Amino acid sequence: MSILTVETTPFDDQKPGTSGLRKKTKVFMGDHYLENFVQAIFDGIGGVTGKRLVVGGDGRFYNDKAVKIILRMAAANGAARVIVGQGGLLSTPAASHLIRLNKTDGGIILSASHNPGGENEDFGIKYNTANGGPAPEGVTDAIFAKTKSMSSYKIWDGEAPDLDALGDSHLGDMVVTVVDPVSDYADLMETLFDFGAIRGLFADNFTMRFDAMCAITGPYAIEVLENRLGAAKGTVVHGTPLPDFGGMHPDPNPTWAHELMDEMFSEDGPDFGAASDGDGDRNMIVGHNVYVSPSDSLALIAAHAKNAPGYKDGLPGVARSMPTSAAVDRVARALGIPCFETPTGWKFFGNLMDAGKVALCGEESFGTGSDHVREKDGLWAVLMWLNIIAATGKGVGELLRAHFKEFGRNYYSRHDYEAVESDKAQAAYQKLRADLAALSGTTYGDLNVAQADEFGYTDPVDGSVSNAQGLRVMFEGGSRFVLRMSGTGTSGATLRLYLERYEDDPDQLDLDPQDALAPIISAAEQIVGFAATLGRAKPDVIT
Ligand code: G16
Repeated sequence: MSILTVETTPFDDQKPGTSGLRKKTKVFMGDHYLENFVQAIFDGIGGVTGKRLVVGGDGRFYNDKAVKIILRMAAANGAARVIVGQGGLLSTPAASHLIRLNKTDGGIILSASHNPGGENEDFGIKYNTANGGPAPEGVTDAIFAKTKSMSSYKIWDGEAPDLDALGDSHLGDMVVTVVDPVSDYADLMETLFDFGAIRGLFADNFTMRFDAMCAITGPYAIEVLENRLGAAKGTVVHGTPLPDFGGMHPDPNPTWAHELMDEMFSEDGPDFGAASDGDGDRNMIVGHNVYVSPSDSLALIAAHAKNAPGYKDGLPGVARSMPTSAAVDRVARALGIPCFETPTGWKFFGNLMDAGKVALCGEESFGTGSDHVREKDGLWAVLMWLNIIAATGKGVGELLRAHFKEFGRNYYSRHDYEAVESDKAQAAYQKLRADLAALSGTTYGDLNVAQADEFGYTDPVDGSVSNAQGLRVMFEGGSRFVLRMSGTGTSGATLRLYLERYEDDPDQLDLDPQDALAPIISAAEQIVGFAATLGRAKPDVIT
C-alpha cells in the first residue's frame, strides 16, 4: 500500500457559507469534488502531519463513503490519529465534545444540517478547530484560498477500516479509533443537569414526545431520555437515522415538524414536545397547545439557567445573533450581565465563550447552547427545559406567561423566501441597501424609522471585523425588521425577513405574532417591495 498523489483542477464554487460548504449530494459525489475540498482544509490549516482529528457526520446519504475518503486522505497526509463515531456517525454537538474531550487538533463534520438528505438532496462538510467550534472566518478564508489553486491531493491507496467495529485499527501509520458516538455525550449531559429531578418528573407521568425526524439525534435521545431518564418507551419518534431522513425535511420548525405540532396541539397531546434537526444541533420546544419561539426560549433559559447544576453559579454573560430578538437582552439587564450581539453563525460565539465572557448563546434559527461544547446543541436545550420544568414545577405555558408578565414580550417572526432566482433576491437586497441612508425619519402607518443601517461586527476578543452582516430598519419604540441572505441554502438564494415588536401592555401579551407584527410586515413590504421584486405573493416558510 502507498500514498497516491492524484492530479486535479480547482473548482470555483467551494467558498464555505454560514456553516461550511453545502451543495447537492451529487456535486460532492462528482470526481475530485470532496477530495479537493478536504485537501484544501488540510492545506488551509497548515497540514495535518502528526495531528489528531475527529471525523463523523449525521448519517445522510454519502456520509459513510465520505468518511472513508477523509480517513484515507488523512492517512496519506500524515495524520497521527482519527477518532470516528461508529458507523461514521456523530451529531454535531457530540463531535464538538469529542474534539474537546480528547484535545484533538480539530475535526471534520459531514452534514448539511437541517437541509433534506438523499442522493438528490443536500450534503455538506465543515472544519471545526481545536476548541470544538466551527472554524472562524480567518480559517475558512484560508481554506477557500487553497481551493482556488488546488492541483493535486493525496489519498491512501487502500481500504479504510470497518467503521462498525469499535476500537483501534491502522491505516498506514495512522491510528483509526472507532468510538460509541453517544456515550461520552450522554455522560456530559449528566454532569450539567439534575437527572434525578427529571427522572422524578417522568416517574410522575409527565408525558413527552421527541421527534428526531429520522436524523442523527434519535440514538442520543433514546439513550438520554428513555434509557437514562426513564421517559416512556416510544417518547422518541422517528428515532432511527436514515440516509434520506425517511423523506422528512429535518428542520425543527412548525412548518417542517408539523407532525409534532399536530400532536402537541391535539386534545390529549403530551405535556412537552421537542424536535431536532439533521445533525442534532437545532431544537424546537413546544408545550401542550403552546409553541415557544427560539428567541423566547433563549430568554427563558437565561432567566432560569441557575436551576441546572451546571449553571448554578450564574452566567457570566449571554450572546445572541443580531437577527435574534432582544428578549434575552432584557433578561441580561435584569441579571446585571452583559449581552453580546454577533452576526449570524455559531462560529461568532466561539471567541466569547473561550474568553469566558458568555456561557449561554442562541439564535432565532432554532439554535441554543452553552459553553459545554462549541456548537449549538439541540438535546441540551431540551434537557435544560426539562430541568427548569422539574425545578419550578411549572409547565411550558405557565413559564412563558410568567416570563412575558415579568419582562414584556418581543413578538417575533421570520419570513423566508426560499430558492428565489439569485438576481431577483440580489435586486431586493441591494435596493434596500441603497435606500438605507434615506430611510431615517420616514413614516409607515404609525411607524417612524429611527435608524437604518448595515450590521457590522468587531469581535471584542481578537478585534477581527466582519462587515455586511444584514440590513436593519429600526423604528421608534423598539420595533424593527432585518433583511439577510441565507448562507446555508443550495438552490438559488433564500431571503430572510426577521420581524420584531416589543410589547409590555399586560392586555396585549397573548396576540397571534403575525397579527401583532402586521404593521411591521406592511412597512417591510412598502420599503422592500417583495411582491413586485421577487414575484412572490407570500413567504414560503414562516417561523
Ligand atoms: C447554521 C449556523 C447558524 C445559522 C444558521 C442559519 O446553522 O450554524 O449559526 O443561524 O445556519 O444561517 P443562514 O440564515 O445563513 O441560513 P445550521 O444548523 O444550518 O448549521
